[in-house]
Amino acid sequence: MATINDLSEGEIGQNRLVYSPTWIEAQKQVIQWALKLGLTVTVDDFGTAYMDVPGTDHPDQVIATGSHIDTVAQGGRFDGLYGVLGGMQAIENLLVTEGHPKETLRLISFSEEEGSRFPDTFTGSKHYTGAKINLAMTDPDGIHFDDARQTAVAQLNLPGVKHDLPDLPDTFTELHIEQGPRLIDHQLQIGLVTAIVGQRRFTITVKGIANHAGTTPMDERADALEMAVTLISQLRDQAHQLDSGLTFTVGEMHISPNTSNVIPGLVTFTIDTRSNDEQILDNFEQIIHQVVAQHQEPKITSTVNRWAKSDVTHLDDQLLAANQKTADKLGFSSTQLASGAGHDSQIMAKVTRTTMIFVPSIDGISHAPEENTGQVDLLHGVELLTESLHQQAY
Ligand code: HGY
Ligand code: MN
Ligand code: MN
Ligand code: MN
Repeated sequence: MATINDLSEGEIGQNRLVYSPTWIEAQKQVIQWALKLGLTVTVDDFGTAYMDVPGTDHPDQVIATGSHIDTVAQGGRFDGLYGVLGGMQAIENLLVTEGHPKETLRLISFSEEEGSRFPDTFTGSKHYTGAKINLAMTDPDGIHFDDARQTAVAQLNLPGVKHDLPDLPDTFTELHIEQGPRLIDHQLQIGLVTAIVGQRRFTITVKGIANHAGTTPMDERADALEMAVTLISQLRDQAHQLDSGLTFTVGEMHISPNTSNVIPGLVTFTIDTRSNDEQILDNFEQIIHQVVAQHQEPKITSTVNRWAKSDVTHLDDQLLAANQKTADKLGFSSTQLASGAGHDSQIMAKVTRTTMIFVPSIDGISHAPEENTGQVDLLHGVELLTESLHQQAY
């Protein structure tokens, strides 16, 4: 059976950005393993793979599991991929021990979740659930999403693979690493997810005037980077003052012309804000607009563009309660917790009963090459998922 290491690029960070060569290789490999396992494989227009074991009695009743195959830049080996390969392992376990299910079992490898290459998030699960995606959006190199998508999907037309968009499932369970410190700090084996944080992502564009670093007097500059630094520090202070559990992150910045002896004329930077409370996200979005408006100058203008918004999402109570009972029966130490990371489950929860199972992240690290989870913990998550799918589909 496939292991995480089979798809990991050694110890360096993972760079499976959607539709990149490493993404194509990984999604192809997942499809090939599924075909070898005897699953039927369907790929949709966005490159998401749906791998089914048709139900013997109720094939139109679909019990699904899965996660996303893409990573952030310099990401870890487990975020997303663990839910895909762990789901495949759970289905293989059931085929070996229980034979064919009464209801269809579906493993989903979503094309893109991170929003790390193009300015939108969850495009795989959004496409599956009928949301509109801006196909004309471009990545930092000016490549269009639609061109990258078509080129990559064409390479997934392996023998035996159908091209279609399947119906939605009756339940969806996502197996995922916690990506935070709570389980590991409290020596707990399993996390059962009650809700998923809401998030909003923005790009702030600061337009100044590029000029000579040596000949331009200090009081005659329109330095876009100096203004960006002012905006970031003021917004960080406001986020701290709110003291409301809001997370505020500036993760990406582009400086133009990015040359040591030129005053920056143009700077863009991203803001990622998260909270379990929509009102706090609303309030802070207003603060972003206020702070930017207060810092407009004749020669330096700044604009705000919100390009991603996902709502605080409550997950299914019954599925969680069933998984709690199973975790207790299997003797796992567990807790119920809200997720500080976003997940495809918050998109799937809009259309079907959805739940998540977490396993611990060593040192709480994620979105970095050091992301790691112990082998035993990985197997505990698969064991609980196997039993959860067994209860639903057999
Ligand atoms: O950014 C997140 O929270 C998730 O890992 N995509
Ligand atoms: Mn993830
Ligand atoms: Mn992630
Ligand atoms: Mn509830």
